[in-house]
This record gives sequence, structure tokens and C-alpha cells, in this order.
Amino acid sequence: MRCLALDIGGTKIAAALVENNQIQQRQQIGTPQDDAANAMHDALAQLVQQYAGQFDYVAVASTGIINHGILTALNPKNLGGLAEFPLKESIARHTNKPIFLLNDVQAAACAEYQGVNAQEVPNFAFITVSTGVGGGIILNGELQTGANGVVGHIGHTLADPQGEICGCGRRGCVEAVAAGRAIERVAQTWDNPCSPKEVFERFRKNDEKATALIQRSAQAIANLIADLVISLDIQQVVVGGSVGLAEGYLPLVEQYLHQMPHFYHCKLSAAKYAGDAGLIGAAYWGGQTLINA
Ligand code: ADP
Ligand code: BMX
Ligand code: ZN
Repeated sequence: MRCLALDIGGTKIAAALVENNQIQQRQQIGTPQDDAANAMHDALAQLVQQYAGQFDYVAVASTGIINHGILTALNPKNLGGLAEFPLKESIARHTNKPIFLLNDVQAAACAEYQGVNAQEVPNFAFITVSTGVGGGIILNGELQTGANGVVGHIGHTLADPQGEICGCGRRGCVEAVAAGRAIERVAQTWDNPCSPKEVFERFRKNDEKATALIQRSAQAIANLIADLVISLDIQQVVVGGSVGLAEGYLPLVEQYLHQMPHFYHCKLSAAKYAGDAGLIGAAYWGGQTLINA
């Protein structure tokens, strides 16, 4: 079965044909930031039409809470101000094929859990540090989505009671401290402002400000991992997203985690599918749902 997979993030939308975890005809566009609803309808129309006749089903990994075909942003600032979007209906305008929707990080967790032995590691989490911070949680070998699709929104647990107000409205969320947008916001106030990518370049050259900023992010993610281990008995965590995968980031997270007592430790690694985890996971999960229907 051939899948048209879409991965809608706060910064980019990726599309590809996926069959047996193999990706073909991958492309990527920027996520609309202005007039976001109309621009999103247009972007989806164009993408689906470009692959017309080449797929058996559509699977979407999308940022936001995904429930009953609707995308609800917990943090609308991550999505050009878009708070709610009829994702399934928008795609169904352009295809009669089955459509499956999942949160982007829940999808990535499905991709990365495929190679894991469920007997040895029943409890697993994927954490993305990207535009926002998100999670996908697998317990007893099964992806958890919850009654309303909310499970895994761990970017909105508390990192710092005195921290910034998060785009979700709560003060001091992990996302407001650690995400790409949080790094960007601070780096834009510097005398020589720069992008998160360049913050990392400066961090690798031991620039003091850049190092402090990346350390603050990595520390928040290490604490988040410790909270998952101790609250859910998570045994393995895989990290993805452009910030999570940036050179030097994961070793720092690991260093902070290992400064904690051993109860909080777990196996930690980078996403093997890297920036394709969402696409591959959505295709896999949609395919499984189709087979079991
Ligand atoms: P999305 O959130 O759309 O899934 P990404 O995983 O690429 O997309 O995350 C986007 C965030 O990562 C942005 O805040 C961007 O500034 C930052 N970013 C992009 N490339 C890099 C890089 N090479 N190093 C560090 N940060 C990056
Ligand atoms: C936010 C939230 C999550 C998402 C996470 C990572 C919105 C729009 N998104 O916490 O649903 O999984 O960001 O998303 O509220 P990404 O765009 O950074 O990949
Ligand atoms: Zn929040």
C-alpha cells in the first residue's frame, strides 16, 4: 500500500510517498504564517493534487491536538495564529482515498518504536525539540492518544514558574524555555541577533551567551525526561526535531540527566529517521489502522 504522507510542523510542511518505510518524491515547503487558514487550505490542495493517482491512502502527522479530524492548536503562535483548522475536511476536498490524522510527535513515536523490542521496552517516549516541544508516549507497547488526542503534550508541563508566558497561555512551560521559538526569541534581543541555527554555531565556538541559552534548553529537556521516567516508568527516550538533532544538543541533555540520581536515567538516543520520523510514522500508523479496519 502506497501512502501520501504529510508532516505539518510549525516551521515546515513535508510531503512524500511512503511505502514500507521507504520515502519517495519528498518535498518541503514553509508553513504558512500569514492568513494561515486560507494559506493552509491552498497548500494542502496543491500537495494532494501533485501526488494524484499515486497513493492508496493519506496519512497526516500534524502539530496540534488532533481529534475528530480537527486540528486545535494548544499554542496558536506556533501555527501563524491558527487556533483551529478542519484538517480532514480540507484534504477530503481533493481525494476520495482514506485519510488518517495523528499528532506529529505521536506519529514520530510510532516510527521510532518500530525497531524496539516491546517485551524489553514496553514504555517508550519520543520528544521533539523543534518549533515547539512535543511528545509521543507509548505504554505497554501501545501509542497513547487519550480520550481527546491530548496525551504527550509534555512541552506544556512546567519548566520554570518564573519563566516566560507560553503561547498556550500558561507561564513557564518547557516549550517557552526550550523550543526553537524560545531560543529565537531570546537570540533576537541580542546586540548581534541571530537564528537558532546560528545560536548553535556560536555555542559550538563556546560563545558565552549562546552556550547559556542552549544549556537552559537542554536542562529543561533533561528535567522533562526525568519526569517521564519517574512518572511513567519510561525506559527509552528518542529525541528529534531540528533543535533536538542539532550537533552537540543531545550530549548536553544526557550530561544533565546523568547528574541526577540513577532513578531518573533511561536509554537516550537521536531519532534514526531524523526529519522523516513524522512522515514514516504517520504512514505506518495509517497503514496499520487500514489493515485492522
Ligand atoms: P517543525 O517544527 O516545522 O517540525 P523543525 O523540526 O525543523 O520544524 O524545527 C524548526 C525549529 O528548529 C525552528 O525554530 C528553527 O529555527 C530551528 N532550526 C532549524 N534548523 C536548525 C539547525 N540546523 N540547528 C538548530 N536549530 C534549527
Ligand atoms: C506544540 C503543539 C504540539 C506539537 C508540538 C511540536 C500546537 C500547534 N502544537 O507543543 O501539538 O506536537 O508543538 O510541534 O499547539 P512542532 O511544530 O514543533 O513539530
Ligand atoms: Zn505552554
